[in-house]
Amino acid sequence: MNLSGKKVLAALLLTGAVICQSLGQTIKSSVKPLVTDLYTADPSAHVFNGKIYIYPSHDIEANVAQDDEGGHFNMRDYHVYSMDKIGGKVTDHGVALDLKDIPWAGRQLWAPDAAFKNGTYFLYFPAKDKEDVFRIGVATSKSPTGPFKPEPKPIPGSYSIDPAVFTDNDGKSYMYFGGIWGGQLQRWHTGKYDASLKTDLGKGRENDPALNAKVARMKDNMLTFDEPPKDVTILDEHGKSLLAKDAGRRFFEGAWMHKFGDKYYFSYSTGDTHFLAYAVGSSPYGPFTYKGIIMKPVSGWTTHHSIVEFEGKWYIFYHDAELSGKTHLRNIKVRELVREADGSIKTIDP
Ligand code: FUB
Repeated sequence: MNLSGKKVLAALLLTGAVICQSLGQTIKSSVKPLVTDLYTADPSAHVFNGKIYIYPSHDIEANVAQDDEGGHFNMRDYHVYSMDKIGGKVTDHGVALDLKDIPWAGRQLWAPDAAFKNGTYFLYFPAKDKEDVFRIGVATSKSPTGPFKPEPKPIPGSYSIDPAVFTDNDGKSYMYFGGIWGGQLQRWHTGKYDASLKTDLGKGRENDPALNAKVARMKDNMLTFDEPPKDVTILDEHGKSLLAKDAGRRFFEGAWMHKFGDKYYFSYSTGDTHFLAYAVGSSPYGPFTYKGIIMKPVSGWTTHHSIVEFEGKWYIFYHDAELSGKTHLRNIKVRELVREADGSIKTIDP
């Protein structure tokens, strides 16, 4: 490379521009954190009134020892961010909801999501209740940036973590949720809470079907489920449920739903194997057939994302641990999501 080539490369890096190299199916590139004065993670992005709003977790150093249950993710509030365009200024709208104002919650405000219906914005969030059981709460506001007023109790029938609310073209909304290990989904396997199931289904169950995320249609008021949660089944290429031992493909946490054409794309984190993966189906309930990896592992243990369309292009919001080098102090990022002509998603190598 000659000197002017180097200058161009340096300028691109300085402005945080994406250096993209398409290697067959894989895109390799690096991007800058969107927020640098706070640690942020689990970004759920939405377009409301032509603007991008981001609803992330707010990571803090709470000096809690790292454990398999994620005790070190001890977050206490949420901030909402907005952007007029991708690459534009990121505005922090301050504290939108604080743990101390949620009557039922004990600790750990994990990955949130937001929705809009009938003039009201809804913030959905997981938190451990006073018995240390994860539930999903909802808070409302007339503004996308809050402040949000929490309902006095968690959503009846809710459990586990990582709510993601998707509204279909017919106006019906669905909540996808769940996360294994620290997210406690496995503890509800029999329908009753069993605190002895610490991580997965347990030894000797590796050939059982994998634990599934859950989905429930929301009532029109968006405050409660309209039906008992159902399993989000992910099938392999032979039409069989993924197995518990299939750690490279099975659901772990961080569900997201988007629709492209008439297909429903269910995407999620594989957790201990650190992939963002996706599966495609013909109904918001699935079943979904596993299709591949959206993003290879990022720095840090967790990986979590959202996918949104803005001005005719698709984007993936995600996090890594670039700024701190620590698993529980993360930073959110965004980059374009590229598809093949058949709708399949090109793998990103971050
Ligand atoms: O941020 C806490 C937890 O880490 C989230 O709920 C998971 O999805 C993982 O990102």
